[in-house]
Amino acid sequence: MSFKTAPAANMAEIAAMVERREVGYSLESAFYASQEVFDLDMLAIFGEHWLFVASEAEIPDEGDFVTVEIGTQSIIVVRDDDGTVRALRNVCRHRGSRLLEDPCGSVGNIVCPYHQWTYRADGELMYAESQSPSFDKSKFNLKQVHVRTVGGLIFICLADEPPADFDEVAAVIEPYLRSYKIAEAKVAHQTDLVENGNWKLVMENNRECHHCDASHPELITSYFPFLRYDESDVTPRLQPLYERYLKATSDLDDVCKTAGVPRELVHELDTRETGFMIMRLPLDGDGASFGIDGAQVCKKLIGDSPTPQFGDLSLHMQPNSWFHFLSDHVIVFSVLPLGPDKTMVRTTWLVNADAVEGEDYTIEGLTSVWKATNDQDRVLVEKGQRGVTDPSYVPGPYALIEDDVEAFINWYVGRLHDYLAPHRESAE
Ligand code: 3BY
Ligand code: FES
Ligand code: FE
Repeated sequence: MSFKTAPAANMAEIAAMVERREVGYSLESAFYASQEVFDLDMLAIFGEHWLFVASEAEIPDEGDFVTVEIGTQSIIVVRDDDGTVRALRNVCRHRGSRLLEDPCGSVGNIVCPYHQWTYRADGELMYAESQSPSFDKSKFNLKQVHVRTVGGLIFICLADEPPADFDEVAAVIEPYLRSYKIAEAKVAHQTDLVENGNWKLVMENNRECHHCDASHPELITSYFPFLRYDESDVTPRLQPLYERYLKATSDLDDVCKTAGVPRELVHELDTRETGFMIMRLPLDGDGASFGIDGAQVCKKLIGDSPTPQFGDLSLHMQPNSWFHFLSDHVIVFSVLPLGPDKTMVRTTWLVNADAVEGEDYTIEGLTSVWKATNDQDRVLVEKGQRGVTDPSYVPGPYALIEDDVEAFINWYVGRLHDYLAPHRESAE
């Protein structure tokens, strides 16, 4: 996608906003509210970068698909007849009709509802009625979108030329993900939560645990709220909890050493195009999972988890995803912008394919803590949206423990800066 397709209105003003953004401070209001910034985000961020859209467990068999809406674009992620994961534009090559409307399902072929052009699951056009004898159907296959899988997670990129660093990122994270065997897992539950806030507020909120103690009573019975804390950040009230965290950290070190799995934090959130952070943290209480007080929530462990006390492996990626890998289940989160002040958060819970609902887990037991957490986060995002669009709002300073929010914003602003470079030069 080229710059000339960017909305013309206010591009110079957005470029000026990007240049005057003060490091360590939240963004000015228009970044969260204006349609022009949203349209630019769709081009410069969602149109250029690798996006997490689904897990392989969601499309286990040939013909299984999910559709993904990104702004005004729709993409079909499908397993073709050879078992290969494909991403196809959900736009008929005849007169453009949307092909698949359902969020997920299974097809033999993809048949357009309008005039029944028929495509194989790999996008190849098989049949088009009443075309002239010179019609070359090989020229009208569905448009392919770049797609990559790593450790059973599916990423797409809408750009003509995707960021070239995905192989390096995949090589770092794959050894962490391997033992969870996500491609062999099954979907236990999925929720789509629409939040009345800009997608960046959703991401910012995910990138700090400054709010966890006050806002997530269920989650913090298992999740130590010390994400990115130094000893000096710990208040006297939290000191006993911090002692427990240090002990649990050292126990988890031993488990990881015995299991031979990678343990170290990799923090590259704002140092590369495909920004990411991966780490394994211990859990409080039973130390097993996201049940209350760290209780296990599925009797069958997932993949090759060596013990229930395997901690919380978390992966955070720019621009639209985060993941939690527990010994007994995996939760994947995908952030899909719908408009300047509307964002969908899709959450999917994966368990061992052999786990039986009602015997090994219940949907309520598996999902209740993160359903509550997601809803608490929705409320915070919506309060944030109302605040940053109040005329009295001015950007405020991030706390030290909000450095991953700064990393997200720094990454975002840097990507806009680079994308707008041709525009700045032509304005000079
Ligand atoms: O899901 C997460 O990773 C974020 C970060 C810490 C708070 N929240 C749980
Ligand atoms: Fe799809 Fe006509 S628009 S067959
Ligand atoms: Fe939260």
